[in-house]
Amino acid sequence: MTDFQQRKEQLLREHEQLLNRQNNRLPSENGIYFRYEHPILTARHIPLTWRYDFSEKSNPYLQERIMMNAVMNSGAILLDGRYLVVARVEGADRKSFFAVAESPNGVDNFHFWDEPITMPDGDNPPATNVYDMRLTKHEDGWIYGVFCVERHDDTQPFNTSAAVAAAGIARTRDLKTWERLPDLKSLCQQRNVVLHPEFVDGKYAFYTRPQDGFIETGKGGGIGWTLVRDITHAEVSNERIINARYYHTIMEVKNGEGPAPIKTKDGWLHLAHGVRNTADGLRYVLYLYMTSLEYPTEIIYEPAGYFLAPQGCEEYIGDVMNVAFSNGWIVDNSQFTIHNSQSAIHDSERDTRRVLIYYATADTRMHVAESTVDRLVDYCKNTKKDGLTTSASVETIKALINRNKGL
Ligand code: BGC
Ligand code: BMA
Repeated sequence: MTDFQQRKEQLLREHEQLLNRQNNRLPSENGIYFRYEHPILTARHIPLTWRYDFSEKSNPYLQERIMMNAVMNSGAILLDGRYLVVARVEGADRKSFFAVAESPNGVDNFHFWDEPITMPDGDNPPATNVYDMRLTKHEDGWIYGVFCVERHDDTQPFNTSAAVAAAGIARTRDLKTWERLPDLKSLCQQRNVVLHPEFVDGKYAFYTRPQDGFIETGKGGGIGWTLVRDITHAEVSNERIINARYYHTIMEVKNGEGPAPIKTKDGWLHLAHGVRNTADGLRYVLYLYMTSLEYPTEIIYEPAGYFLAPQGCEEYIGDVMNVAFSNGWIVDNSQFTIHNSQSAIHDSERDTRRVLIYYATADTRMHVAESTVDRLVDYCKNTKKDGLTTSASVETIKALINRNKGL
């Protein structure tokens, strides 16, 4: 066997081992969700045929001909019993593209489909980069992918970093063939735009995130909402902020909707990210909030602080440090079980549907965390709202201490 053949076999073997590695659920530290032992997708999970030329003649050193940088910010969907994520894959050339990875159980054995998604180019000029797709199974029967499209800002020809962000829209039935619709028209830049799964007043509803500049949200006050009559010519109008950011909170600088919300009997359950600035750059954490079923723009629960932040070296370290980001989750009718669990509440009263939360850390890799609808709703209902001052926080802590007296 030549060196080439030996190395090829070793590469194939190691790749298979990585893809088939079992992922174990870790004990929960907060009772709200369970992390898993390993990331579910990394750059090393990307198929070898996307990276290597396996001809000994044209690639005698068996070099990676296309290097890959990261797998992150993935949309997610349960489709015909299959757990699918539409990952943001980023090459060493900094271009990201979308690719579907499939798992039999949602927590391990994720395998990329044979080829990345061929997303038709939309408006002219075509986007330079696309990323962070939110998948929505809409009641109109389509699966929509809404994602960020980024172009250079040609009004500043000498500034090579000047960019414009907008929302691209595409739809599909199978995640294989995509029909591209015109980008969402908006007077300002937009990132983190998400389609609500149901019609509201007979219209499509979008969560938006207006921003004055490419990075700075400026006057854009938080997560917005707009109704659109025709999704094939979607345009933001009467945009209103439904989840505002505040001084000295986890979302002082920016916030943005994560995946499309989950419908529960108590309201729409939302996962979002909040950003604050530090001496070390921006810190991205995840938080939850809930809106009313009857009036989906009305917030009914808004727990203070973050729900998930990067933890330990594995989550903190990477391309963009101190970032947890999520744009995908799956509600699964298979029930969540904990060994020997004895609960004070009867199972019949609980919505024990499993929720798989897909989150990326440090713009580098994908993880999964597991919870149930009931646990997440319980967290939202029973975590106090941010009192916005130190003394309000101390009063909340003292009230809990008092309740615990004698218990
Ligand atoms: C990057 C995104 C990032 C955005 C704002 C883009 O160029 O690809 O990951 O969120 O800039 O910093
Ligand atoms: C953003 C997002 C993500 C990314 C994050 C941190 O603005 O849209 O793409 O994870 O920045 O770099």
